[in-house]
Amino acid sequence: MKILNTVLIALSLTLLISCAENNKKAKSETTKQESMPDNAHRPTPPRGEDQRTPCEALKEGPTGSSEHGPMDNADGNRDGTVLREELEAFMEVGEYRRVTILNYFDQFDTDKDGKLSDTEFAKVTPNFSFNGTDANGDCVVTREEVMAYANEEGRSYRKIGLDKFFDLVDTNKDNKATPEEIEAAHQSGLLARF
Ligand SMILES: [Ca+2]
Ligand SMILES: [Ca+2]
Ligand SMILES: [Ca+2]
Repeated sequence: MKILNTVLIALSLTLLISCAENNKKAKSETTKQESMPDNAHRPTPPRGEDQRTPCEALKEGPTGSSEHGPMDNADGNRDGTVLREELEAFMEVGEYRRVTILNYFDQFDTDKDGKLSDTEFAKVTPNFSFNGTDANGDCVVTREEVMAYANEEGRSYRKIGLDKFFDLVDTNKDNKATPEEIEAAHQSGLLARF
């Protein structure tokens, strides 16, 4: 009887210990999974807008800009010449391009404290309007940052708006910015290369 008892106790102990071990293992695996990034199990697609957090986009700005920046982006049919109509359509989907980025900031900084609170930022349309302005990467857009962004060399369209900028590029005033006119804008320092 005594021997049977001892065997039973020993068996129970072994069971208990193995349960505890299993628990520990399961827990450590959970921790390992939790500490892995969300996309660790997914294949990595090319890095694009949707791969970034809103804060990253706010700091880094647009991805995949081609050589002529906004002049490429406004060129709807990609034939190298930007028509006034194409520019209009481009400004329609991003009002900040027309009114200048600083004026746009002021429209949304309703309490005039020089920065966009989360509530203020939530009203910004399109939500990528200020991408690239958050120089210090704290995920808060300040008026100073927007001003510095607008003053970057060769980016005067941010300061004067794309409409006026187009007038400067379209030197013969035929409402078309041709590849030659765009190249001349690069040469004169009006438009930086991207
Ligand atoms: Ca504010
Ligand atoms: Ca900031
Ligand atoms: Ca022209």
